[in-house]
Amino acid sequence: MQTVPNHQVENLQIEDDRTGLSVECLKRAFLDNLFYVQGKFPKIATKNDYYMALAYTVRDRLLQRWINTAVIYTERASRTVSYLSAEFLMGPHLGNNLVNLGIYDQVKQAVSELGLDLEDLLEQEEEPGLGNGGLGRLAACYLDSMATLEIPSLGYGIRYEFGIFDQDIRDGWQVEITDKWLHCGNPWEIARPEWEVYVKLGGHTEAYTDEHGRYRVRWIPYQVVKGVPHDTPILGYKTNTANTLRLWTAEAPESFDFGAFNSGDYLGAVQAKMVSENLSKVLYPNDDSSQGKRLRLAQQIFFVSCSLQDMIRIVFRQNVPLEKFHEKFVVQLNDTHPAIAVAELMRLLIDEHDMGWDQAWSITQKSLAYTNHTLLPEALERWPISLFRSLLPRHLEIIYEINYHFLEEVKAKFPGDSDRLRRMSLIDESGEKYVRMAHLACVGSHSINGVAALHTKLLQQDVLRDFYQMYPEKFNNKTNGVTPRRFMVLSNPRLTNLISSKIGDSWIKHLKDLKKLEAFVDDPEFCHQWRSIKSAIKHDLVAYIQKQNGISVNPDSIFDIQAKRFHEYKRQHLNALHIITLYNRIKANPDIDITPRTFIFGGKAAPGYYMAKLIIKLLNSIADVVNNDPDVRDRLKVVFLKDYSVKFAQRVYPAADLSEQISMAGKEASGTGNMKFALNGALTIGTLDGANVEIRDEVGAENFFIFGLTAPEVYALKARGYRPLDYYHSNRELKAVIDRIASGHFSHGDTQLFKPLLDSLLHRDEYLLFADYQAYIDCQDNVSQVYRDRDRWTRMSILNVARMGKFSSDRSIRDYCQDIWNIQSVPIELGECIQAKE
Ligand code: B1H
Repeated sequence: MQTVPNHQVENLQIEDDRTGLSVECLKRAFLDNLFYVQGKFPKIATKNDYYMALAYTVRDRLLQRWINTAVIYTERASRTVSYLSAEFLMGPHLGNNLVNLGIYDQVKQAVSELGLDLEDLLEQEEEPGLGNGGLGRLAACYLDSMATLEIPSLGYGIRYEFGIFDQDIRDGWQVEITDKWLHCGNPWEIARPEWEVYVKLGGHTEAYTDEHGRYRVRWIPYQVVKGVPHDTPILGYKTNTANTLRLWTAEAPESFDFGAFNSGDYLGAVQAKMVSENLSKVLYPNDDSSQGKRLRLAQQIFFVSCSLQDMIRIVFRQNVPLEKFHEKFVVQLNDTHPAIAVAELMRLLIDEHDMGWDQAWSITQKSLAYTNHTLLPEALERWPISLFRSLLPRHLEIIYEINYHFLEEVKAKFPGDSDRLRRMSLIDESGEKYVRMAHLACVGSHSINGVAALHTKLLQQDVLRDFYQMYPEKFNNKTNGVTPRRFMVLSNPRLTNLISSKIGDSWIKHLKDLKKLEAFVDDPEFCHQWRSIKSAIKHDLVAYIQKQNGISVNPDSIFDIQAKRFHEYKRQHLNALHIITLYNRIKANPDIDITPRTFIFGGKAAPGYYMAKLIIKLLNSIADVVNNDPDVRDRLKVVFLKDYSVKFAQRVYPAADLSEQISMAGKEASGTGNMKFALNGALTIGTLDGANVEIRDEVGAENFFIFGLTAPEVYALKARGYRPLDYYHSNRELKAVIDRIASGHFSHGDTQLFKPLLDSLLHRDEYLLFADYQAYIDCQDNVSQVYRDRDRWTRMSILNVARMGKFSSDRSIRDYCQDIWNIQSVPIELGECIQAKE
């Protein structure tokens, strides 16, 4: 960016209507944008026109902060975090920006004086669903926290034209529909074609000797793709800092069209253009698994190369010598999806910027840091060598060389241990050869972190044990967190206001201050208010469910919610076993006294994940039967809410009484939904997995419903030889549940429909549902008992919220800053010349 010299800026008049925050000013600006940007007048304006006019009004206010931030970062050449992620699950921008600007109420008033309803306009926004689940949402929470903590940062990723698919449910099955988040335009981004970069793909390499007689390699690519950055401002909460999310779109370079024009191959040129544009076309919809597709690897090198080249451009523009790249930038790799950065940074430094190997390697290691997010073997990325070579021939050479040096190091530290060399090599040679991306990330980074205490421990003991023994100093834990701005202030204004009326609003930036709520836990008036708010929110969800699903729900029942991606390890089907257990009890004894419950599910399954889709079908089938069985008499309801998204999550978390976090211990790296539920006053039923362990430690075991095998018990049971059939035969209620499904009771007599699921449970049960079944049912029975004592439940709910301080993403980011990034905040003052005039 070209900065405008100060003396010129002093004379520049920035219109009041672009920066002012008063209701009057906002109204004027809104109408102005409707007219001049959207090209409409009130009589013919659609709701979407109004949304766009409001979005531009807010964007103008962001721009002032954004430009000031950029000016200061550029002038000071501030040390910057570069967060590389294949996913950013941002959620709707408008509401969040209103909260962070501190103008929610003013805007609400302004639009209402114009005869409009703010909530209505907020509903219009198509959220950018550029992520699958927890990993992408974590990246978004971290951007919010970095801006709030005034940490210079850039988020780098891909501007997918199609984000995560929209989910419809037809006849109980998930149906995927393409997401068209861009079809009405995106008012939050600004394209920066002047900073385009080029990425090479395919082809071959050639060795040559340069003018100094040095051995060099030249890469002659088969294809070149252009990356165009699209920037979105990320405003901090009540600060002037507005950082940047920079997402890359793939385009064909003009030269392609030109060449084809000359040769007359017009269709060929268009074909090439389409191939290039494919790179940023669609998000891979897998959560916690890797498919090994060529296009996916192409996406990874595309956004990594664009981002590293962009950083090098910034280094040069700020007159930082390239040898100090690692002083200007620290690059955090969000899982292995950007791990190709290790080889790409080496290639850029050596091949494109004439640096020697040792110096390039030192800079690379000092710059990069790696976060691991999974313990699932199927999620560890590896690329067949043949595929890798055909797309990235130069990177493969570099990886071989890194591997050579690395294995020498291993030999020196562990002489004579050839098995260890085989295990640790960057290349898996046990069968077909693969590049192991997690190993590449470990070797090329100075820091390796897990995302919850238990997860980090399991990485050290198991998945990355050899690397822990080799480089113990690189390993550290950074427990995940969530932003209280989006997941409390924006999504739960009623609870936010009650809390702030008692303890002030410092907790929004310092979540630990919620502790002060403990002083009110014995105040009957406060407890009463707490309960009425939860009840009012539940009533709202009841209305929504009535409208969406046509199911009438009892608002006094326990709202028992499991909302997350569908995966066998997360065990939504264990929850189903509980529902059927209660159903069976009612069928056996229709007058049985059961605490009424509403079971609510939300979440998507990967389109190719058959078992997960069958579990969705099972839940919908159970819903059909249970909701319509007269014996049940409104004591149980099952609701599947389709098309779970960030927008939707914001509606669901505040309404929960009970949060289901029931993964098999040792499988869920952290979980972050668990934090969002608890922060909104839900109690958790959960296993000792991921961050559940730390949540329970914080809120107190007496305020948490824990059950099931621990991670070591899981390993021990599997090592002994686990036989699910034994549980089936020895547990009467479990057997009755399985038999009920097998009988076709939930499938109109079809005994085949759920057979694959039942067979998998009876004969393998990889995730130990049967082993945990009784403990889960007992724990749920206890939940039902406790819920009947409403005062006790309310007290537990308040204590959960009061003790959630640790789980703010602000805390996570502070830990990253201190232990990995070595970076300080840079406060932004609004320059006088472009300061808001009220
Ligand atoms: C998490 C993923 C993930 N871990 C592969 N791994 C993907 C893996 O498209 N892919 O190929 C996409 C996503 N996602 C989640 O990260 C963990 O399961 C959660 O436990 C954790 O809370 C979250 C954030 O750390």
